[in-house]
Amino acid sequence: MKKFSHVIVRRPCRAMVDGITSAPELGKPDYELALKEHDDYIAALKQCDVDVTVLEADERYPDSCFVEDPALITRKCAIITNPGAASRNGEKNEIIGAVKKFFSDDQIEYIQSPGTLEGGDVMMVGDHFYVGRSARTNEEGIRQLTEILAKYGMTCSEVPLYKVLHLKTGVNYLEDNNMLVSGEFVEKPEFEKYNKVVIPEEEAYAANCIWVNDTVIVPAGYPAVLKAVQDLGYKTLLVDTSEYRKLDGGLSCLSLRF
Ligand code: CIR
Repeated sequence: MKKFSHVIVRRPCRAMVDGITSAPELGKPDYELALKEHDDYIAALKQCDVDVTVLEADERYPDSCFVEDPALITRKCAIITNPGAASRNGEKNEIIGAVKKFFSDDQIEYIQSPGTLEGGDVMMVGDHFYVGRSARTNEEGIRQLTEILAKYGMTCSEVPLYKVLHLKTGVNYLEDNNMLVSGEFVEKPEFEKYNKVVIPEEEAYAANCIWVNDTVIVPAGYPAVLKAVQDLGYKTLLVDTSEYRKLDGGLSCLSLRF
């Protein structure tokens, strides 16, 4: 099934080595290696029958390669978010230009302060959106998102989260009713109706896989997750995201897919 035609990514900037991290013990990212991994990511996406818009690196925002957070793109509208991380908030102004190439002004909505929202907290399942209430996404942000989605005939429900950065750090929908779940999301009642694939704790990082037109891109180095995804019948592609992991980032965070 072809669902996505377009992908937007942003090249990592040199300042990424000073990006936000909850795991400084993993060390700082190696910028050259991060660039190579980004090249590989783009190449993998191109194999999934999408066109890829590559935005220039933006040195003002160390975390700006994680384009998933300043925007949320749905089938019917684009929403410019209001990132809850202060050092990332300005990224919302820099993603608008790229979004405008695909959406008219009347299809672009905005989350306004005091509401905060980051795209990594939003998981799309058809026309329903699960939104994580996190340190980055607040109650008012979720209220505004719910209102915007309702205007376009789409629905939203809140998922509290306590341990991970973003909702999609720990749970990702692969289409066909299949959902990868790890840690605090394994037992959540709202995900009972899905075919849950429970990710072992030692491979929890790889719960963040992305489905792109029937191919699932899986982070390299997580054999149990790779096998589980292949057992579901998907074609898989591997991309090493080691340098992004050092900044709590994964495969979904690095692109907007629509
Ligand atoms: C941050 O803390 O905002 C970045 N270092 C990582 C963002 C990852 N994005 C995502 O999960 N959607």
